[in-house]
Amino acid sequence: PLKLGSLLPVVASIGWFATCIAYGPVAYADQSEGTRPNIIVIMADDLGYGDVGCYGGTGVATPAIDGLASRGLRFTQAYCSAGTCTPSRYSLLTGVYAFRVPGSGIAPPDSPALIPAGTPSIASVLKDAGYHTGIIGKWHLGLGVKPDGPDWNGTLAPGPLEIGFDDALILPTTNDRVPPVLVRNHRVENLDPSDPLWVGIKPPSTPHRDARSHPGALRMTTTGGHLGTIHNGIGRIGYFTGGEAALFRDEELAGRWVSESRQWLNDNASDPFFLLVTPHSLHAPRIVDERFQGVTKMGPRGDAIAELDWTVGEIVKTLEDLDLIERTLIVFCSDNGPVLIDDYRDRADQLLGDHDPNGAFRGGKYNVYEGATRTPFIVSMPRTVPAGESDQMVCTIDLSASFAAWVGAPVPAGALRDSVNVMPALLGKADAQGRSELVQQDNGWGSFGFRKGEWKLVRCDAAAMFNSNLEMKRTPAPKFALYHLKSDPGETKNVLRENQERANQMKEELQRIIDS
Ligand code: NG6
Ligand code: CA
Repeated sequence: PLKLGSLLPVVASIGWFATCIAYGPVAYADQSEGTRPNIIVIMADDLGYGDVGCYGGTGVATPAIDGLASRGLRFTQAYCSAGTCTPSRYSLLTGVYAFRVPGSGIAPPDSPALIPAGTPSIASVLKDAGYHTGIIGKWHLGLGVKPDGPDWNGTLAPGPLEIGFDDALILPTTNDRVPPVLVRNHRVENLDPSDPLWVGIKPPSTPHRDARSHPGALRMTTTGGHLGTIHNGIGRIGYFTGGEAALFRDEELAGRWVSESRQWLNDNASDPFFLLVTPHSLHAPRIVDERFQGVTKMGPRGDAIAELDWTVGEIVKTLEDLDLIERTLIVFCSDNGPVLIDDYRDRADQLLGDHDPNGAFRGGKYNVYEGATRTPFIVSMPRTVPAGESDQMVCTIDLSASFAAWVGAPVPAGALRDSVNVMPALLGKADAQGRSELVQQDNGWGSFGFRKGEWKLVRCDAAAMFNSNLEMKRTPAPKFALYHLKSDPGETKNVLRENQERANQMKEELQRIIDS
């Protein structure tokens, strides 16, 4: 009997043609043969608006990212949806604002999966429409069931495979958290069962080399955090023992993202595919491959930007080699804005020169000023997406609904609820509109940015904002402030008093969205 599942690709193909008709002619090579576009999203870590050349970044050459921008569409008002990693990635994947989900702030090493198995996601809707789906890189959304969390020596589920990814090779937490291993599908890669991995938030009872007891073994000192187990000369968050054969060298991570992406693309070149590549760069500790050490005068942070650019370049080259470059939409974006000293003292603050990580904007990682979420965002697909610049407001949370609409993928009722179909804007269609409003959030600490047209309301329940000058300090902030972004992109002048009525309306509207 014919199952509904086997019909989905057919249904989706029809949807794809309908989409082409709706959006007008698409100069997409094999349209006549009914093949559908491939999609790759590359999401960098802690990359700020001003960190790459095509957004004004100085002191580090970024030819690959700049090349994407010169062949594609460079967005000037594009956002990620939170000031830290976990909530931002949560929204990218689920199309749901993370502030709706308690406990979606920065995930600890032993976090269970934050996205329950079976939750519709950017991957599952594309998979249901016949796409082959993969994720390569940082995950940081927890693994395993509540309340136990990850079973590091057993089956690590739920995780990416339970929300629609066919294949996963992930850094399960972050590069500054334990355990320093990679996970392929459901298992820690290269784990020797005779040397089991123990992971904890508290130190083990046996004598242990951690950053507190062995500070002399550290190659990068910290401002007070990352005092757990030392691995590769770096103190981490959390503790682990065992798993020797599975441990990665930080220097090799970028190379792994590249070799895995190459292999995956080669293996899946004949399918319509969706690949999410999430490099760990530039997240601290910034330890690049030896080839990139010292290539900039900005120290490890600059070198990590160079390494990220190389990563992007290798993926683009792979698509060119496979003759897929005109059949693959590439979106390049970041998970949150910049941070200089993220605890590890790597002199990122002293070596900046005239490099301005957040561009003209205020703030960065951890807050809700523009620098926290307005980040590089480039869409490239030669012959389909025109080269140029777009000032339409779009957000990484919109990618799921946009891609679903583009390829004609059915979206389950109620799923991707905060994701807006901005595909015409992503494709650079004439007169296409992006979002009219957007809620920005921090790590779930109670601050919100609410953009509506040219205006931005900043709500700060905690009376202070963290890292608003990229100095990792708490700065007092009023409960509400209003900025006119067009005339004051740096959010320097609070004009709430002069615009009481507008501010009140925006306060109410923001609350309505939060409560909805
Ligand atoms: C913080 C860490 C920081 C970084 C961040 C998460 C300390 C003092 N700071 O708690 O180094 O790991 O969490 O970053 O430990 S993110 O990009 O994954 O959200
Ligand atoms: Ca991040």
